[in-house]
Amino acid sequence: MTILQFPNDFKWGTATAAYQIEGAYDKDGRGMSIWDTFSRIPGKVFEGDNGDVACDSYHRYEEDIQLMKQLGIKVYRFSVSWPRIFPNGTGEVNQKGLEYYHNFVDKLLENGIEPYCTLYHWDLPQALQDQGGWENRETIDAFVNYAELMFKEFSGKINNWMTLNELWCISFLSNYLGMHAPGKQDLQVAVDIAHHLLMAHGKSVSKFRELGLKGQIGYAPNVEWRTPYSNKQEDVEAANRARGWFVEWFMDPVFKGVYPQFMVDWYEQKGVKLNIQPGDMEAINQPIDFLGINYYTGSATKYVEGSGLLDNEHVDIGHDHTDIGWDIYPEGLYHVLTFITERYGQVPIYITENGACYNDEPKNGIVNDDRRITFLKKHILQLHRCIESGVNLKGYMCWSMMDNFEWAYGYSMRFGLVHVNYRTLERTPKESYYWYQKLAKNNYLQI
Ligand code: JSK
Repeated sequence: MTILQFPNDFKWGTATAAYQIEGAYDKDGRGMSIWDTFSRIPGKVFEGDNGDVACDSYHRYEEDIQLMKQLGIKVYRFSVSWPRIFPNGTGEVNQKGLEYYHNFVDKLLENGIEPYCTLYHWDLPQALQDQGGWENRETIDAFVNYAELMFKEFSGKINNWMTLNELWCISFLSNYLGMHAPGKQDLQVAVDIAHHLLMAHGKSVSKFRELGLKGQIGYAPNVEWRTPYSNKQEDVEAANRARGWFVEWFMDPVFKGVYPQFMVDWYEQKGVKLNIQPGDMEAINQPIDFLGINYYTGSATKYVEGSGLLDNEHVDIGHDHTDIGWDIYPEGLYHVLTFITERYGQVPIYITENGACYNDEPKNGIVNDDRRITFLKKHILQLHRCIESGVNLKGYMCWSMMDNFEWAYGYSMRFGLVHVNYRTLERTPKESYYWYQKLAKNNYLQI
């Protein structure tokens, strides 16, 4: 039996997001978001599921926080619903929305749980989408206005801020692949949106600094790791492009103030123009206090001329898969975190999302999700490897605290440590919840 001890200040937590758990989509003044719209378009979401009710955490957050307290986590990552604060994106503030998040954060603090707040987790106010959404540069300042209000309103209560969640999903998954809201399929639009997101991130970091507030600020890109299928140069370059699509595109501008030239060249030969205005890269290149990393999967990649955006294809090299079909590739987490540390230095890193989809159901009140325990054990082992290798790793937030609305998959895919019965909304801690409870208490991994 081997004991892998984590640093004394390492923070174990869990993560969720507003649209995926809150429900109460039309309650207490909340405005419509692009996901309320998108989920109502036939065919976009599995079985026409939507976030109207979700886990009803808007009304049940006290019960949920008791489950977090019993779990023994130190931190909880949640997101704020922008349209609950600004129903029209800008202008009049919805006081009932602020009241909800004050009550929620106060309850977290009362129970000794540190809030980690994501300002934007995909639920753009529909009113802003009607004016072009993230394609429109004006949305950048609308976001900074929203961020400034939240910074001031929760100063002293929330000391850990993330601007944006998974910029790749907001830009490429949602506007090039068309799989998430608003469902566009235009590479130029996706690249423009990626730039506007980075601008929104950088300008809100500057606003946070200007206000001189206590606490720390970062963002939470999602990354995947792609190993070359062979050592052939064409496969190595194909894997680099797959990595650059997720990692360098969204991190080089923040940490280096420039886009990665090999990806700029690749997009330009696809007919894309980078619409960068004077001062933009300086606005993006603002020092951050921590980097959130969301990691789920990776695979081998090989060069296939003309295949997709990057002339590459995923190669199954015998990885097992979770119930959502993603490769299980724990070593990819080690590779991507060591790559990031080598490229950007010792920036403090939190794993702001990692977890597995397994759709186990309760039997006699027990949810035997041993496969999730195995997944978590293998990935957390890699984190210990990272720490031993000099990665400045500060914490881990398991995705997710509870089963919830998994976007285009609706409620068909379950990532939670806690099972949710979507008919009765009953919560049932899974076996992985108890495994994670022990890990958080002991602060070591037994293998
Ligand atoms: C889980 C990534 C935030 C939180 C969780 C989905 C995701 C994804 C989902 C990539 C993807 C689809 C599909 C098509 C084509 C090429 C959520 N994270 N989550 N994180 N990432 N892909 N190449 N990789 O619900 O809300 O791509 O892929």
